Amino acid sequence: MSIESDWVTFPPEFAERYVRENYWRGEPLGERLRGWARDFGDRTAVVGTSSSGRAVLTYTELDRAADDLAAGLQGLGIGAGDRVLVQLPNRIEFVTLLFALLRLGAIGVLALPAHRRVEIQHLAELSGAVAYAIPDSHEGFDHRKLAAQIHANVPSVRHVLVAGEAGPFTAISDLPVESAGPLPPPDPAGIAVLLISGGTTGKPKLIPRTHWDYAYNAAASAALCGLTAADTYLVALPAAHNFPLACPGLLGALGVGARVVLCPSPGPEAAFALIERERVTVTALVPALARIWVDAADWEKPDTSSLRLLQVGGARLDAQLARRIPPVLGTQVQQVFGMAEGLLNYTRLDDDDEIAFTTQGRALAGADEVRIVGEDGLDVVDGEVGELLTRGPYTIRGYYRAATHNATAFTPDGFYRSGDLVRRTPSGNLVVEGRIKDVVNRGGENVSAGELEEHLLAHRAVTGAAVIAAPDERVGEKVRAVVVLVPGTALKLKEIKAFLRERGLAAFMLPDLLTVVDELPLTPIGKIDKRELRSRLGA
Ligand code: OOB
Repeated sequence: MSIESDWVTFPPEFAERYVRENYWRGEPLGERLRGWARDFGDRTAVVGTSSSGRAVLTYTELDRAADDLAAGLQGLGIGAGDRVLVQLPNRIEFVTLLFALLRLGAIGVLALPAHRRVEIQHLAELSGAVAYAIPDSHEGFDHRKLAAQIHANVPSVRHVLVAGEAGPFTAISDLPVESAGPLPPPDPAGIAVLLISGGTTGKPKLIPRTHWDYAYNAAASAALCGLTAADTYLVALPAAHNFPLACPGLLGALGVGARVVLCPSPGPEAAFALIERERVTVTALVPALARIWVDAADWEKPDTSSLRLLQVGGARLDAQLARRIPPVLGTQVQQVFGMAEGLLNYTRLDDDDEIAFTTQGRALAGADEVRIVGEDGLDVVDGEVGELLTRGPYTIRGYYRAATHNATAFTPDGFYRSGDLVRRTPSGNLVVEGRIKDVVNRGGENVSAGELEEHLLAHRAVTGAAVIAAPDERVGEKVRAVVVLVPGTALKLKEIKAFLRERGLAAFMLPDLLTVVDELPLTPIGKIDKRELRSRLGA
């Protein structure tokens, strides 16, 4: 394995195989947009808001906008290999800036709009970003104030680029467009973007995705979802996240000539209005949002008749919720079990309902290697639960600038240790059973948080559930169930225990404590944030 100074490249025998087998092919991502503009010219590429209000760009216009912005960035001295921290919500500038950077061979570090000072400063320092791109303000938060702190604290950050009112900084729309002439395209085997790891423990890590691997990720996902130029894809989750960006997301949609609609916030009001107006056919959500959409749609009966595919992933999708989606939203459901590090599992469009509702699908690529191993590192018997390890044409071999962590996060032969506990069903699909350390150890007995959460969610009054440990002198850890209830209902520990016993749960699995909360804290993408929950509850 060769470790170039900052990142771990694929070993040559694997790189050769992925090229030979046509996983890695073609131009770097920024150049592909030129081909799409040739093929789809006057068709609409992106619909969204920008600093000048609602905007619609054709493929030709997007192509030109990317060139203009690339020229502007070049004028600031930003070029190949430079890292640019991008924290833009779902608006046109996210798309133009992404392609401008890809063309320059500059590397976008794709932060989420909900990240704040601690994460942003860490990401800026770790990446050595030369510039930081922000909206003026978003969802009531003035990003220019945060940017002023980052600018003052992180010496590498020379420029703050603003979508909207720039204040003391530089407006993206004011950058001059004189170009220093055409640039040599970047190496397609080099880093295209740095994604942010979605872990709920420790500081976020940077995930180097190459032009070739990411182009495959998006194009193969688009093919699997049957995406064509007739589709309209709604970016409802933050565009900087792998799922709406490339699974197939906005990149997959643009690659087939589809229309991309940017939704500024993922709540049902804005999304339903856009689905209706733009006749959206495909979108992607995390389960927490899927629940909010389904509950809202049950009530409001929006016109979602154009929708043909709702992808749900990022966290465990409860089977009961999955079953409600088709009748309420009038669309097929697809489960997606993916990770920014690479591997994507999808249920297929022709899978039967049972598979689509109760499994998290199977790997995208024929060359994806998936192992399920026990604590001894050996493969478990088929059907047993173990940790998922993976290697393949679009899975990283190491995080960026993280040699120490990489030594344990990957096996010596290059498998990524996902930390996810999964089993394979007889149909060949994976079921996610939990996370490796997401257990409560009560006096030596391990209670799986994921398993108990699923049982809690089966109760009619429970709409959200998280199981965490509560420190205890006698048994070490007690099992604390934290639940969100249907408004107007109540639940006692005694009742939930009786309900769980009735479902056949072993006595050792039953919660010791029940805490009812109004809402569970979520990570920037919408997964339950247990670290935050523990600190809120003083556990
Ligand atoms: C997606 O990516 P990340 O990097 O934010 O998070 C990855 C982790 C996985 O390792 C797993 O623990 C969890 O999120 N996860 C799921 C899941 N999908 C992801 N857990 C249970 N069921 C699922 N369906 O979350 C992501 C990336 C691309 C596509 C979709 C999701």
